Amino acid sequence: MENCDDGMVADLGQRLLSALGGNSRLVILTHNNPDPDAFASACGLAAVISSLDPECRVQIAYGGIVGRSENRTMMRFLPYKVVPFGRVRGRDNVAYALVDTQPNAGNNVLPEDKVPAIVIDHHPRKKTTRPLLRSTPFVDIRTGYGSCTTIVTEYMQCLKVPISAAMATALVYGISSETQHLGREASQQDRRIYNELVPLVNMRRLSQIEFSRRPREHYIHTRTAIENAFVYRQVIGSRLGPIKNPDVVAEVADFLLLHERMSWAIVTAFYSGKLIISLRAVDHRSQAGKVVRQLLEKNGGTAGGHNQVAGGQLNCQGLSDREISELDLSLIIDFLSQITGVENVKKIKPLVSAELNDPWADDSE
Ligand SMILES: [Mn+2]
Repeated sequence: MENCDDGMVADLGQRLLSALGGNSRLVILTHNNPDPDAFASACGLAAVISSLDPECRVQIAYGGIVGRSENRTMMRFLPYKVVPFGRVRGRDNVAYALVDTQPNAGNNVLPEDKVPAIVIDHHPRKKTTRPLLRSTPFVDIRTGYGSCTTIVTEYMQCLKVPISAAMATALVYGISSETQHLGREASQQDRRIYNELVPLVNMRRLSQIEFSRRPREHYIHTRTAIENAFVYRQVIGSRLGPIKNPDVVAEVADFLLLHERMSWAIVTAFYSGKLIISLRAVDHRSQAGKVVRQLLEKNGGTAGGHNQVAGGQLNCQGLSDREISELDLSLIIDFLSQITGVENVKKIKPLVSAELNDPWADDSE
């Protein structure tokens, strides 16, 4: 582990502490609508900072909502409390850390006038994130890592921060859900850390999280996803239309990609004034992050991701339903054309319905 060599350990602790710049509080922010990797990274960093400076008051906060059942269950068992950012009071003597996201990435609620003290992430830098990263005292971005949790766990090991059963359970679920049990985008480091953590895990809890009970809406969302699903050559997708829980988009993309013979999944939905897109690819060399950036950035959206997992959003303020619907469809067609090389995409087939559903046409939601 690179940070564990000789003087590097002392240096890591020192660099983290000095990044706080003498502030007595640290607010650790995840990306909006946090996932298990974001939660686990935040908890790991909280433990690291608390052990380096027991006087520092550490809080973990997020923007957006936690919608997915597994994530809600995970949240209940985390070793630290996590709260919506709106519940964090006071801005004095506060340093900010970002985990699993970057300043100006478009997916976090770091106040605009703030330079973070610490950024730990495994997503590639973007044009929008570079300027603030340059003035951030502590930046550790490792794009070769399958999960951000792995980076933070390496810190814990180097600095000999004790890992409780609850912490190990969170860390393991962070890595396994992000990498689909190490099968997707996992690096050698992810595998090593995962294997070292497993003996510490509360397996009953882990099982409770992974197989958590779902509310009725889950099945309603699933029905919409399937009814609206379409297939074009090796691409499967679904347009969900307006939704109340943004986590559904990624969940449906993972679900659809399980379809045999398909190599890409694209799912779109409309949430909180934005069109959200989630991409998934079977092949580990697919450059999904690049594809979604090309798709959205020319329309003024923000996007990012890895080879097999990517996503983004497009602000739709001021657009009518009809215009949003057209934008939604044109993004899908753009994507299909890009992936299949077909210039004039026609005859997109519904997956199971008699005809292709337009989620914007009915308001029976
Ligand atoms: Mn992540």
